[in-house]
Amino acid sequence: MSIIPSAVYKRPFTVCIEGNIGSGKTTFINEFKQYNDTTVLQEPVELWRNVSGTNLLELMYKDPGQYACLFQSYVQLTMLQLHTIETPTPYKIMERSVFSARCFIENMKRTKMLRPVESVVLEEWYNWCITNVKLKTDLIIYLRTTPEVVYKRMRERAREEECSVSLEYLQQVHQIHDDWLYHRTLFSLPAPVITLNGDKSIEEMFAEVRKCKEGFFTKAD
Ligand code: DCP
Repeated sequence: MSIIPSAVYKRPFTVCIEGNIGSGKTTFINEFKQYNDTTVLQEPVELWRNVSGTNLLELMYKDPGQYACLFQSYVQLTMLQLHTIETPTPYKIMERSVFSARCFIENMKRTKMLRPVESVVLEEWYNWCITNVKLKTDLIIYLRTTPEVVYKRMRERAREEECSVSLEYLQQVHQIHDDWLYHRTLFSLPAPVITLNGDKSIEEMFAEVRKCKEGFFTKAD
């Protein structure tokens, strides 16, 4: 029996679920809530929608010139908070990460939603954090999707803030995720990657969840 009380798993086996907007990350991660040994950390979208009463996600889409940098800066902070939180279980599963926040920054830089100096500041923050903060990640699960499929899902779920998000935007975000996690030609990888077909139905994804839990999760420290 372990002499370490369960409340101090400082180094749980940490898995990040990545993929485009609408790729099914929330559905996938929610399935892990049935396992008592796993802490599920959802992406803090609700925090982004209510920063002391201000909907920063909405402002970012409505006026990117003014708010994209501020929004990404807040995303970085809230993701770092999730990376560093102490969890009471040997497994921790996170929706997205500070690593994939970089995909959005890269896209916003390329499409000039961010001024060059803004992307430099965000990238310097990012580089400082990955060097100085303990962000150890053990596994990335990439829900790889087709932009047309996620566009349809996004329109169907009709999140108000996303009404202006175009297929072209999803194609750009897809390409950057794909270059990073699938082709592996962009940014370094913080952990091994398992790629799953995120175009599949919910039922098929649930089968994938079980396979991941049984096959790929290994022991925490
Ligand atoms: N977002 C962003 N920049 C980030 C992270 C997210 O602009 N660094 C935006 C994109 C979406 C919203 O925040 O409009 C939430 O995006 P996610 O892809 O993270 O979450 P979803 O809810 O779309 O995931 P899924 O549908 O896969 O569950």
